[in-house]
Amino acid sequence: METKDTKPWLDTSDPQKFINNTAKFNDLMMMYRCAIREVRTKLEVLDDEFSVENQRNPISFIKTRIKKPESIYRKLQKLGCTFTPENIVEQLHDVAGIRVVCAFVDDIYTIADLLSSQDDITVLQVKDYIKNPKPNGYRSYHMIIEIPVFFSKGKTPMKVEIQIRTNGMDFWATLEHQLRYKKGIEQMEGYEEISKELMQCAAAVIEMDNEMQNIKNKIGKFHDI
Ligand code: 0O2
Repeated sequence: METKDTKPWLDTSDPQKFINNTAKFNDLMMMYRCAIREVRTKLEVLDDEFSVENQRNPISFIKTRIKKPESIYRKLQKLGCTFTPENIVEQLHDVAGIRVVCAFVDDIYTIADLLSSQDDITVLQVKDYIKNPKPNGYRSYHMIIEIPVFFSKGKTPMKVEIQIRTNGMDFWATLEHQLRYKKGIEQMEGYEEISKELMQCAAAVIEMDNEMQNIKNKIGKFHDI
């Protein structure tokens, strides 16, 4: 990939340069969208195969997103980096994001293992917030992977962040995201109480996930599921 320009993209003193940089940014986002498509197909293949063999789908649904330009800009600023193609590619690992929502906790590890073992995928980082939940109750299995994507200009390794969680974990995280995550409400009156209540909700979800997993294990002794 051509990423030699080290000058910030947001320099508007030269309009033609600004237009060219915008085109470069759009090109880079297109590459991330293609990387998402590659990983999504891999996940759908695994789900399809599993459903034929076990008569059920380990994946409930898949959501994808490309990080918004303002979020990319803000994150680079936070890291003390300028808004350049090299910095986006080298410093950010979550421009392309895929969320995989699974039926049972063990499905998460099955999907993660099957994906990691594919020989064109390199796992760069794993954060297991299921075995080690965040102090606020957040649970999810995070992976940063690199996958080669074949463009007309050649093969390019692209980074993708994958979050794998159960329906329960997704339910909690989605609502917590709307209510609190990065909302800067820590100083508000009653915040401690709200934190406690969110923790209680997280605990209820853990209990439900574990119970459903136990039921599955019991049935699994007699039937392939
Ligand atoms: P958004 O709005 O979802 O895109 P980093 O990604 O490097 O800045 P960190 O903490 O090293 O931050 O990465 P981590 O822990 O792997 O978390 C990244 C993503 O996980 C977040 O993306 C969220 O989507 C999700 N996440 C992490 N912690 C929480 C949490 O406490 N609550 C909820 N609801 N989601 C969480 P972004 O880019 O921060 O946010």
